[in-house]
Amino acid sequence: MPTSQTEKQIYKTIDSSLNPLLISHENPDGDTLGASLALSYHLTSKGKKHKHFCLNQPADYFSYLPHIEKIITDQSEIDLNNHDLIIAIDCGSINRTGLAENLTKAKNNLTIINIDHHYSNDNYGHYNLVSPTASSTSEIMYKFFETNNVEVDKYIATALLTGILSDTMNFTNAATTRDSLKIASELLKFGARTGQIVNNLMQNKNVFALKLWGKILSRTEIQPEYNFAYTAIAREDFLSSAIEREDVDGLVNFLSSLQDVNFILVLSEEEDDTIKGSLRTTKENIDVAKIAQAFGGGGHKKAAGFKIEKKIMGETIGWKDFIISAIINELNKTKSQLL
Ligand SMILES: [Mn+2]
Repeated sequence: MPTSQTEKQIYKTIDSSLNPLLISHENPDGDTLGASLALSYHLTSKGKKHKHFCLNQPADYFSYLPHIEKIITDQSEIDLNNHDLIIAIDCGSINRTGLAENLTKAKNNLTIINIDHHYSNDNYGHYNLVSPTASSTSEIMYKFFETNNVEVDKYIATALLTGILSDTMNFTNAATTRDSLKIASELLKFGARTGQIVNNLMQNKNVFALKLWGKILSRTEIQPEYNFAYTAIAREDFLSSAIEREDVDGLVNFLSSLQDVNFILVLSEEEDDTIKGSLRTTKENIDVAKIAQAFGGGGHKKAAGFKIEKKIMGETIGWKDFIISAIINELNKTKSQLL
């Protein structure tokens, strides 16, 4: 089916829904928030009842995005029986919605719309607007608005531009395309506030945060055999009251500016007793999504991630060493395809 037909069908489905639930992925980034808040803002301006869920509280520096205060982060406030439609936005798999278990159970009574650009997306929705060649889900949302003649005002434009800038790392990574630049230019025409985006997303660090970056960066090691760089963020790093979790956002992308390594890996000990792994590469021939998939994760060829429960690692060996040796094992197995 041509994309524009899917876009129209999805718009109609949303229009006829009584109470849609928008979902941004867990640990939300600028793209999932930009795309979903643009849609939420549009629905509100049409007087359409809806709710918006995200498992984790968005970082404070996103507070300039329209309607961000309406996001519900408490799962107990969401009753799927009250909704006839789910719109998952920028969720590469249903697991990233934070409601996977409930959604799978309710799948027969609910319609699921899946709007995303992760190439590992398995089209889990009843309607799938999935385009792995798009820079961001915000770009897909822009085209969706265009096809359906949705008016893009300065608030929607600012939200969508936030998503495009986030996922292209300010037009520096491989996701940057002619389309993403063209759409950004159109968003500026519609009044997107670049100053606001830059002030909030790039100039948001205090001196304690920079010192923590220094500490984490100084732990970086190079794995000699496969030539990848890695570092780890521990829970103890956040004991100081002057430091928040969100202060290390951006560190993974910063580390990927490292020259002459095959890929970089940042491990982070999370509050929920899992270890999050973030992978980045700038190398044409390396697909980090494949490495992430080996650990139950996913993502893009150039940027991917996974999560591992700490309890499966046992007590005898530290979590960092455990994961690094598991990665090396995986690379040993799949050497020829990965590197
Ligand atoms: Mn995205």
